[in-house]
Amino acid sequence: MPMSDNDVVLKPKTKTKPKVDRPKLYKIILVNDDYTPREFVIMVLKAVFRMSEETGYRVMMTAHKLGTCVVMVCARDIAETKAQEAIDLAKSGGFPLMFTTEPEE
Ligand code: TYC
Repeated sequence: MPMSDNDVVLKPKTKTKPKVDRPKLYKIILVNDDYTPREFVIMVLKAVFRMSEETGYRVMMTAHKLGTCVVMVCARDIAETKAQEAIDLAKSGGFPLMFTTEPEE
């Protein structure tokens, strides 16, 4: 019997969609030190990362107590630019305040 229009032939799927892996996100990390005044750290967090006084205080205190605190997670170029901006602001204030960046897992 010839195949009628109603017979649907299912072919096995042979093509696989190429998975485009999205670029890694980077963490900007605030590092504690013994010399930078608390108020100055909060000022930098407000100026560079647009944090409120409240958030700035909490992030600063987290780094103060634990040693480090994640400030922001973003694309690599933004992370590096922001961290450098914050380090430069600290330098111009004469403080050793440090920010680092690292890729997320
Ligand atoms: N530890 C500093 C002090 O007691 C304050 C401080 C907090 C400095 C967080 C850096 O990332 C920092 N004056």
